[in-house]
Amino acid sequence: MEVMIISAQNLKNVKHIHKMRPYAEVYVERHVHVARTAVDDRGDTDPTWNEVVTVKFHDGLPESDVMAALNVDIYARGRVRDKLVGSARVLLCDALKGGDPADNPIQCTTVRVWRESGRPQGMVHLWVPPTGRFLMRRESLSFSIKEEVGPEEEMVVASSPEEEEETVAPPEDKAVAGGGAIPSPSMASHADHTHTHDHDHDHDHTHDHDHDHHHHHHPHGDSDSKSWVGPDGRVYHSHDGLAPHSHEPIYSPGFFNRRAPPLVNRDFNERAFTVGIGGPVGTGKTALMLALCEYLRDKYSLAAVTNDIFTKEDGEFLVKHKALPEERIRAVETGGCPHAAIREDISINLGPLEELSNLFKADILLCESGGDNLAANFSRELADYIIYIIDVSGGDKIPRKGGPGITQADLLVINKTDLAQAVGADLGVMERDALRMRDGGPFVFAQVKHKIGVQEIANHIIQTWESATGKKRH
Ligand SMILES: Nc1nc2c(ncn2[C@@H]2O[C@H](COP(=O)(O)OP(=O)(O)O)[C@@H](O)[C@H]2O)c(=O)[nH]1
Ligand SMILES: [Mg+2]
Repeated sequence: MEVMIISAQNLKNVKHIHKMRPYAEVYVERHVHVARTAVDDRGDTDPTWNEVVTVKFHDGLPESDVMAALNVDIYARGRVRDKLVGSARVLLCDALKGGDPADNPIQCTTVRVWRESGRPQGMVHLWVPPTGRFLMRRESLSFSIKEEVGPEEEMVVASSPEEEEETVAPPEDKAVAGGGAIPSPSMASHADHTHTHDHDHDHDHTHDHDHDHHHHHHPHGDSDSKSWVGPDGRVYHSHDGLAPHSHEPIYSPGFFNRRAPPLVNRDFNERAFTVGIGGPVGTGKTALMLALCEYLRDKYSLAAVTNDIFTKEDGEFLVKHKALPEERIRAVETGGCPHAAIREDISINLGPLEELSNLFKADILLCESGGDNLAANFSRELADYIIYIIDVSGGDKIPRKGGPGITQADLLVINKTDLAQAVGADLGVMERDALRMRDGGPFVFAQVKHKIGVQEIANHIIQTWESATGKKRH
């Protein structure tokens, strides 16, 4: 079985004075096989490993022992001896849920870490593929910009040198993990086991995150006469000369695993597969629209809709740069808070999207939101695939500020990495926070203006388009 040990947070510092250099031991049956991650030298109490380890155990164990569990023991590397920081466990039948990985490729789990004393302290983030094997190449998941691993090693990072031979075997080879491997189909029957255990995603997001995006304080229904209850029961308001609109309340920074799933009964003949691109003003949404058009237009029939509050500037930009033939581009003037057009009142976008879709028998529609704050994200009714784009120039704190776009978009793009040095943004910090805030959900570092990362972003779109529509282009 393969497990990706992503990261841990809020661990107890067992070194007291020094920074900890944590690593994790991963096993099901300790006497059979123990896999080990590398040491995160800079990890301290919040290490990030992002490492796939192979764990071996007896054939049939998950069937014969419902209490069989995947264990993660975290140690701090010491000069004299290593010290146990804490342990976490997930029942195998919960970790291996079975099913088609294309339907549910991400099985990210957050598990509480327990001290030896029995006190809880910290969390560890794992990712167990539903079949027990990673079917996708890691590079397409964009967990890291570090390019020190070769293409073979990306498939499986071996936990010990003896395993190296096995790790280069093709993924179809079920025997790859040796005698202890579980053939994936057998796991499906375990999906209906129910157990109570610490599988919750209640990370406590109180640690040093400034949640200023929550302070979207509009006076809802109190003494302020500018807000009122509309016929639909929602509280409407108007500010800055914008059209009346309502905001959905936001109670937490959001969780990737709890994002709205794609709609099940979408009829792509009515409106083609729609990609929503959102993010704050100036992060590169229009530049990404252009780059995606250029990259995809030869193989796929595309059309694009842009949103501006008062102008049609972004649409004109795409026309000027010949992203697509002019008739395939529509610009919508929303005249209201940009998020209203992608969340609360999406009809303003649905109209042009449906029309373009039918006119050009489109495969894929691209819809750029007007620039908005961190609280804005696309509605699933509108977007089948949601991309949220931020850039490094806002500083490396942006990913950890959270908000539904950052935590719940299907893909997070961190753009303008060419400016990182100039603005003093630490990409390592951004990567760590993005992984943490998104429970390991995918993100891509990019320079869309320089076409860097665009292929990777396009691959994410195509992969989802293929599984949603059942079509494929060669
Ligand atoms: N340095 C740099 N600038 C970029 C990059 N991508 C976009 N930009 C620039 O950022 C500015 C805003 O981009 P735009 O696409 O209009 O942002 P939008 O408001 O999100 O649509 C433009 O001047 C772009 O040329 C990038 O990767 N690196
Ligand atoms: Mg724009």
